[in-house]
Amino acid sequence: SETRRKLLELFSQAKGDFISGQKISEILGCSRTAVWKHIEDLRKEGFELEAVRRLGYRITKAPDKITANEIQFGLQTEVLGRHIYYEEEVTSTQKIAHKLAYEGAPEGTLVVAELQTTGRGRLDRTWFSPKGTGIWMSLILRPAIPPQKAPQLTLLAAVAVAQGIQEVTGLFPDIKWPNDILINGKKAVGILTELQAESERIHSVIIGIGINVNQEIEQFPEEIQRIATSLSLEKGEKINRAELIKAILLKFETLYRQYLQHGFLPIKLLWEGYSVSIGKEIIAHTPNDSIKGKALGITDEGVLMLEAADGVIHYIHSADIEL
Ligand code: BTX
Repeated sequence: SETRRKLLELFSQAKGDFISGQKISEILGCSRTAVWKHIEDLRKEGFELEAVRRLGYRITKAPDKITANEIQFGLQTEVLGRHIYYEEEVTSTQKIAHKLAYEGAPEGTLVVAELQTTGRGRLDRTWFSPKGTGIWMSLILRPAIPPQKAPQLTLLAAVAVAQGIQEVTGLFPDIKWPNDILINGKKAVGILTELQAESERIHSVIIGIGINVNQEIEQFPEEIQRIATSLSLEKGEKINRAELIKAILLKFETLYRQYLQHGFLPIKLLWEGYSVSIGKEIIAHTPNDSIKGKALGITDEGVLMLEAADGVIHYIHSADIEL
């Protein structure tokens, strides 16, 4: 309700300080008893509130929800996340985003879920997406760029996510070309870019982002426990998912504007600042081949340049990198 929204806004302006019951009732224009009832309702929804005589109330913890309301409350973007499609349980947010994009959903539409039953990685691999602990989301973009430039958007997305994580958690993420974000050497994020396009023209780009936020190690399946991590495991405390989504969307929008105006170069420079693979000996596993060599860098198109032992430079469009 409108009163609820105002009350939450008051608490958010107070930034963790107490607000007296008297003041709340004046601003909301309701009785002290009504204020008390609203506070009880907030508690039932998962907010933790402290009540101290003479001082009033303060919110000590907001519930970790990621519905459209939570994400849009305080969101500072103009386009990204202005339309949100939330469902508690989905097969894959990519699948839903494809359908919405096909039906004409506007640029910036975000699909987000608490749980994916068949989350997808690249090459038909599985992305493990358990309930309530991660961010499983897909963003619809409609850039006027040729299809072959779409991989640049994967790199752009990786920079946006890395910046968002850095801002909200203080952790320093590394990017492993093309689409993994690692914290202390373990995979915390996967990004999957898919297209709806004709030969010359993109209809939409669907950027799927999966972030392990609050999992404990035993919540990962055994086969990935050694390679995967969550932000809370690395940080040592739980992280509010809606805050992180908002931060990422804002970074993304800023980078995306830069990209559309000035091209890939500014993004490339930022990307290189996070990259762990450049300058190192790596092995690139492609579906048909494994190539060992030194990662020289990425081209202006976002393609990986790998110098093999015989001096031949390979241009790699898609692969899994072993460091
Ligand atoms: P990828 O192919 O690079 O990574 C998939 C591989 O990563 C798996 O084979 C497995 O080894 C490992 N893995 C699976 N789940 C996890 C996890 N939760 N954390 C760490 N490692 C894992 C990466 O593909 C792209 C993933 C995109 C996921 C998003 S979530 C929202 C959207 N919807 C959807 O279905 N996919 C995207």
